[in-house]
Amino acid sequence: MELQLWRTTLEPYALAVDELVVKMNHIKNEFEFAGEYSPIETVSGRVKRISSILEKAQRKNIELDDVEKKLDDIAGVRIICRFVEDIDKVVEILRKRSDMVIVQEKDYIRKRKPSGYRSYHLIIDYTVESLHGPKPLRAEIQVRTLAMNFWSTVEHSLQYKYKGNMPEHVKEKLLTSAEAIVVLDEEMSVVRKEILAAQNYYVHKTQLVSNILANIENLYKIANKREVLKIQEEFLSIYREDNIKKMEHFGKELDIVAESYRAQRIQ
Ligand code: 0O2
Repeated sequence: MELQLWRTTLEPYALAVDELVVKMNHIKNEFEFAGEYSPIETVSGRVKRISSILEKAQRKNIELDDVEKKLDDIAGVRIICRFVEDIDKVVEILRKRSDMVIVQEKDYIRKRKPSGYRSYHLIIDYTVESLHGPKPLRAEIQVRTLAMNFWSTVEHSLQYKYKGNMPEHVKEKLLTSAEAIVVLDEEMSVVRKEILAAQNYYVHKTQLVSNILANIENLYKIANKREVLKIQEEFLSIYREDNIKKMEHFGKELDIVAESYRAQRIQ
């Protein structure tokens, strides 16, 4: 391929990266909008630099004309999760999508690389639309935890620094720290359960409070003001106590009061 054509060739890959980043961020937004914990923490993407494409093609003995066919990661998207369990959740979500076809999965988490590298890779077929019609292409989605990402970013820059001649003592340090990252991810998994429990509690409490407030607001329209003020004060004191059981009980009783007022109005 002529070098001046690179820019045109890479254009659809840039579009694919932009689209995929928007879509993955949208998944995160959907979870958050529903008041649920999102397994996606951050999303980023990049088109491989021409120099990196040339270097990888040379390393893998790929003819320049075959680069698009044989390099899977010209378009790359990275999804960062807080916890290891979130990775499986993200992969499940991606497997169900109709706008991409997963052609290969590489699980470097259950089977880490000799360097210590851990991450889950999905190679996908994805189609973008251009002025010349649909353009099918390959892209790579890497899914990893914050901790795995920290390790691989440091290791990547060391690889770059030593250009394939990494000293043994540095390699060893990286292997030891990769081990520490595994332990860190395991420890954090315990915290995840706590976070999810707190999240459920928060959603339940928010729902309870908004039902109570809606009932009080309606009562203002139909019931005796002094009585509603008394109910409101009672609610505020229970709310300040932050006792969920009491609040549930109060909510149920208020439902009955509101229902009896509604029934009276119908008669
Ligand atoms: P860059 O600069 O990040 O783009 P293969 O399946 O082995 O034939 P490939 O493409 O080498 O083909 O697949 P692999 O091994 O799954 O690697 C794809 C990408 O994963 C790499 O792209 C890196 O981004 C990342 N990766 C793989 N191994 C390591 C590792 O040991 N350390 C770090 N830090 N990252 C790794 P590139 O093009 O090699 O690099």
